[in-house]
Amino acid sequence: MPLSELKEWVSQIATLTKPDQIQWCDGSGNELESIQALLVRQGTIEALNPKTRPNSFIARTDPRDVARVEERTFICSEQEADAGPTNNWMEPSVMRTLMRERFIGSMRGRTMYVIPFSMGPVGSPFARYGIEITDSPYVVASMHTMTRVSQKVLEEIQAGKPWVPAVHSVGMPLVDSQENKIADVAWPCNPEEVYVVHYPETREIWSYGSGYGGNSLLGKKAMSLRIGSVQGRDEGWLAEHMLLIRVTSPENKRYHLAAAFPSACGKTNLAMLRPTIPGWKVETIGDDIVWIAPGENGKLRAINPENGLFGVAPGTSEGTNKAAMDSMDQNVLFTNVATTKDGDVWWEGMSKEPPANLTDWQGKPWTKDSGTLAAHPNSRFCFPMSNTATLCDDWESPEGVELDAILFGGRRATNVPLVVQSRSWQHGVFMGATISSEQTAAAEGPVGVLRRDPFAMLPFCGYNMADYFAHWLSFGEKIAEDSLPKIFQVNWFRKSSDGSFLWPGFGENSRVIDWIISRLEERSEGQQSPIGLMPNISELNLDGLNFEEGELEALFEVDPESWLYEVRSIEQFFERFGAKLPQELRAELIELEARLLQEQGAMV
Ligand code: OXD
Ligand code: MN
Repeated sequence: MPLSELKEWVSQIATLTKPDQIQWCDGSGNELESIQALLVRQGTIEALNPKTRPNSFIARTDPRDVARVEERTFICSEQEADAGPTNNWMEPSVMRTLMRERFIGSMRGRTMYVIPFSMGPVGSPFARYGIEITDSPYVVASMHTMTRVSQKVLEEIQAGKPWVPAVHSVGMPLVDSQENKIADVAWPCNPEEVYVVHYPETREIWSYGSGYGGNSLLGKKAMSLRIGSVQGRDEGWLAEHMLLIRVTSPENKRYHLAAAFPSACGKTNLAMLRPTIPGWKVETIGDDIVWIAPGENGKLRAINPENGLFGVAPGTSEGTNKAAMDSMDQNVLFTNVATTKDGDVWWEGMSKEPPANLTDWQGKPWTKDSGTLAAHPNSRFCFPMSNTATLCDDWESPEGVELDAILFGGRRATNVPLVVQSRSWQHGVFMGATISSEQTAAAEGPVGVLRRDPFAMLPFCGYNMADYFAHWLSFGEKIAEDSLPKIFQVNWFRKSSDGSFLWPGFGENSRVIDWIISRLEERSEGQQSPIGLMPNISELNLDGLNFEEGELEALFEVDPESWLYEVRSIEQFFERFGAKLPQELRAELIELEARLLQEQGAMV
């Protein structure tokens, strides 16, 4: 598509939204600097102490605009059945009218920025291009970090490459209907009217009313996952909510692992894992999104399409994720964390004792007696991949890396063992389809409640999840089982009856990775259980760890009775998909139940 068509689209959006001016972004350092200066003048961000954290800033959002809003996220496919039971749907023509009404004049008094961006290295066969139009300079600054904003994208578009149009407005024009001027605020938004809308057939994104994270940085969840998953379905690849790492064993053998966990369940920690067992090395390729496609030899290859990290801050510390702390020396945009009197940042979990005289995420003085949290539980750090202390040097390889294993996990206090290998690709797809997790603060909603989050994609799959399961199964038909990555289920969060974690987690998770790789290398045999292959305890490197009597057994316990409840809960979840549910997954559930009943019988 020639650039003239792009320009025509931009001028149509300007006619609709009526900004004071239009600025085309080029992705340069100068541009970022001037946007940051503007944000400081407007009071949206504040510079941190340049001596301790050069070129770093803190943003405090409107307290009503702090997370992704799943109830306001829509997949407007032509047919409701194509959005499926797990997505909000509205008829596209109805939604278009509704959005049009909101976007009319929505940028009055503001600058409209046009951001050409690439997900994946420009020119890579994996790369997909987008143009985000936004009236939020905070979004421009964040897109600079999270994507590749570049003039080269315009060249690719000129050369005929497809691109995703993405329109965003904070929904707070600076002129009212009587033509009176409205004073701007530090964090403009319109929380009563948030809409994050996707039209899968036309590959369009429209987002209104929120300036926060995935609601407004449209290259991330909206394009790379929701629209990406639809492109993947149509073009034979997978867009996944995963981290991606390279693991090097003591024998210097390299493996690439991708892992799907729901939001705020430790993807960033695993992506930057520091192994506690000697000789192992983990390098970061990505921490949130992975695109997977068959390579020339038929094996699956993977890339991280993002250019930065937008991670949850609370809980991150020298102890839990030293590499993340080391990656935040400079060039970081923090959002909704607390600040210290010396112009630095703090959040719950960074240190045991909070420093004195903090300012909380809402800008109010805070002490530990305040009875509130200093940082919002979904507060974030945002920095370029190039900051990452554990960065893999060829993380930008245009062909991606060959994938050896895929891990699925969630936050489960009960039932789910530390690690289980699937019996086959099909059984692995069943494991992915039945991930469940206790809800966290990354999305609005009650924290701690258990929800099924298939492939950790519940909020991010842009089409009917049953068709998405079928798409995953189709790789098992197209690719020989031997050539496919092996699939494992992991759970770092199992608790004992007294409520304490049974497994130390963090760097110690390298011991689980060691076992996973021993399975890839066929160095260990494991033992069959009704739910899949588990390690023999002797196959795990547990040197230096202390477990109390019964703890290891509890970590791997598969209680047939509780698992039969799990079967019922999966059955109920599967019912939501009706006849569209692939029969292979129904068959896996029946077989699981039969194995559990057999085990239960054997135990009586
Ligand atoms: C994220 C999320 O921001 O999953 O990555 O919520
Ligand atoms: Mn995520």
